[in-house]
Amino acid sequence: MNFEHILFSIEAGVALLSLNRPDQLNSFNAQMHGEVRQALKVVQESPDVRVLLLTGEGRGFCAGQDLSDRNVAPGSAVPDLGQSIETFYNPLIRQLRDLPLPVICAVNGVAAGAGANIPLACDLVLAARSASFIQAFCKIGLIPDSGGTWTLPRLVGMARAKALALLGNRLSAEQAEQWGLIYRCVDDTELRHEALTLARHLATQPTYGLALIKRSLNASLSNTFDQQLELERDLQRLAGRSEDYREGVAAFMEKRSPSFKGR
Ligand code: T3D
Repeated sequence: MNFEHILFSIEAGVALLSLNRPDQLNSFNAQMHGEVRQALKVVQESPDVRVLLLTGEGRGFCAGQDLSDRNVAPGSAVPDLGQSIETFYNPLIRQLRDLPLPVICAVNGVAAGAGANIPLACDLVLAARSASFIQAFCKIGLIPDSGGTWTLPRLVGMARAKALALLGNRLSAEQAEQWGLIYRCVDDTELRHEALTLARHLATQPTYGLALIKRSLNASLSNTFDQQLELERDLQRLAGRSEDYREGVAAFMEKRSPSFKGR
């Protein structure tokens, strides 16, 4: 596959997708959306892929929508941003959230606008110490999209979510970790290594079961307690039918390391 605006590779069960328009801080234009969509389709359809790692090239992770793609000259037609959200951003967020495998995001630099919320649709977010998160939407008269109005209050509470969204101030990676917005902040030079180590480790684990864990935790955010108990019953039933469950128990009993296949 030939991509211009992303780098994409698969190795040892790990799909690595890196946004690659560094001069524009990896902001999204239609072509980059198309390329990411194609790559995610491969991830979804390939049985060899057991973990996805998303990151960015250069000094930024992603600055959201490429604003130079928007014609706001006086007299120009009113843009339909709802159409853009429907066509590009919502499918991307749904795809990341629904992928039946762990998705790691390594935020290598500034993450602004949609670029700040895309990581929050992933399962484990690591960030370089120099990275930052900016809900930049309010500075240009927009509202947080890419799921931000849903994820932010759930992750950091309404008071902080409102401050982030209404003020658009820069949140450092360290503060993001302290607030529970992300999993972990690491030294810049360690980010790629740490993220790949985590991805490679997860790729050897019972990833079918991990996908069910992801599904159940995601569902818990909107389920009642009783609905969640029922979901746990149903998903445990599926987990119990997997080869990995048998292998995990057998390896434990035989006092050996398990060899999981992700099914
Ligand atoms: O339209 C729709 O489809 C609706 C959906 C919207 C989703 C959204 O994401 S809306 C929000 C869009 N994003 C922003 O508003 C963020 C804009 N960028 C910034 O505020 C700043 O660039 C940053 C705070 C992210 C970083 O600041 P700084 O000082 O480190 O870098 P810089 O100098 O501003 O940017 C470096 C270059 O990247 C610069 O280009 P140049 O001058 O070197 O040729 C800058 O223009 C370019 N760049 C940064 N962000 C964008 C961008 N180019 C196009 N679009 C961008 N979003």
